[in-house]
Amino acid sequence: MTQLLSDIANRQSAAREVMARLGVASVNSGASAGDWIEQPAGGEIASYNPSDGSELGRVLLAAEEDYDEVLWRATHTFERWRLLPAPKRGEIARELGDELRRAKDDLGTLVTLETGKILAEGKGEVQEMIDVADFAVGLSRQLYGLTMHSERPGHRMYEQWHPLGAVGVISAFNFPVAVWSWNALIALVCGDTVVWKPSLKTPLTAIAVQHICNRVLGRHGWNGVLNLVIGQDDVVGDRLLHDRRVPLISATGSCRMGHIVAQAVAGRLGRTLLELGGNNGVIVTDDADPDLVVRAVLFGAAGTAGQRCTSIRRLFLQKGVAGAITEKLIAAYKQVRVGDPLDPATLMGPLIDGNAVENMMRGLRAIREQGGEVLTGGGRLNTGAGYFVEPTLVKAHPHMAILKEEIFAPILYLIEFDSLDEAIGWHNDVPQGLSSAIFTTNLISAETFLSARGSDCGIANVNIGTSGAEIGGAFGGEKETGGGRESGSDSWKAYMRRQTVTVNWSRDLPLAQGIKFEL
Ligand code: UN1
Repeated sequence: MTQLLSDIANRQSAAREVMARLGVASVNSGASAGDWIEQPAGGEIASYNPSDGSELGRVLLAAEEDYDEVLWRATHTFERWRLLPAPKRGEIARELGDELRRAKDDLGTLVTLETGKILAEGKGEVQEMIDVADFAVGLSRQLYGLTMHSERPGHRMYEQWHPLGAVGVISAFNFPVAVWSWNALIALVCGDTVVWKPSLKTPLTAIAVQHICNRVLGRHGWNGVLNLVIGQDDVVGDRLLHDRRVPLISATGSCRMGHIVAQAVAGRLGRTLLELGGNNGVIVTDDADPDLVVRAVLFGAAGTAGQRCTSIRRLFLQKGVAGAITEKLIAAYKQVRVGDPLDPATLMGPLIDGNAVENMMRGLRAIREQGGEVLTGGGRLNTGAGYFVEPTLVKAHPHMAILKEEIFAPILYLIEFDSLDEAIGWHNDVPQGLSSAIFTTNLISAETFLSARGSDCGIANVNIGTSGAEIGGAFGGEKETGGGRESGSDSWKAYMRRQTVTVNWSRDLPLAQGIKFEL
């Protein structure tokens, strides 16, 4: 017990040092438009460390008037920011990337303290921000439009892309900073300003990132380009969704939350970019390499304690390999070291909070009621006040109703199948459509999975798991995942408005479609 208490005390003083270096300790305001709002009036919350339940810090929340102040700054700054040449905006993205490189260890540690994900993943999340910053720098010189051949003589036709306005970014606890960067850094080079509403479970990482933004933008005399409002959903969230000054809301979260966001924003004919729940499946055919499968599944299903939207939830095993892979997985799951996410030996940290644990336990009860058999795991772990659970394998029947739900926890269903067509049918028979994968050494099976009658997801992989996507691709999914695409490829187009331009440089006025309209 004494050892445990002194461990906790040590951890807490280490946490305080990291937060002091990141400037989190010196600010208890949760609203900033370059300058921090000194006494926001929306009440106060605490941020907790899910590993031991201890309080990491307290944050003052934005009230409606604080939100309005930030929005005013964001919309007014937009009027000037949109006129700065995109490559100059890119220079700011590069400096943000440089600062993030310097802050990687501290910010990664803070991500771990606040989310409970292991340190390698906490730092990986910051690396993802750095990668996006680099991508955004290049993109700032590549916001290309097309040119078309006009059907009229002496006419030139092309399209150009203009900044959109003040963009709202709503982020989730599980990727508290990387997903913000996918949106914010792309929006920034596109010439938008950003208003960020982070999860109330991870306010400190948001404040730390905002400090970095303020420092970099402040050096260049900019205030109000990247903004933060930490507040309650029914105060700040609602206002943001209904605010006609905000042309685009990019939101990450559950499908339930996505329905609320989509309907509110559609009600004012605003745009949404939604990245919602996943229910990601992996198909393993008889010819797959079993060791590759086990390694990939372990990271994809138990990694981040199953709290990625891309986590593997359903594993379809062809009957010839099902037995062997199940055995290997059970053995591997029993060796997963669950515990302090700051300890380099740990593979799986805690769930985010007590509700998440309850939710997992409720899910397991339903699984058992529906005929699922827990092969290993299934329990809470008694590690003090932390929210630790066991990584869990479930033998499932393909038609269990619960298979259609996303349980945000390390539960993996194992389902046996005969033919690839049958597996693809079951795989696609869920409301969500984010990420998917097949493990096979057979070209025909791989290409079938990637074909129009294969996976119906936004992401489809061969011989790698469903999570851990690189930033260079467009990230997002179909069906109830919301249809949005963020980060790489041409996702930037969501943050700009397209303008089709026709210039008549002749001295005549020919009409399109050959129409004659003369006096
Ligand atoms: C999420 O869980 O919301 O592909 C994002 C991945 C990460 C991002 C996950 N790059 O798993």
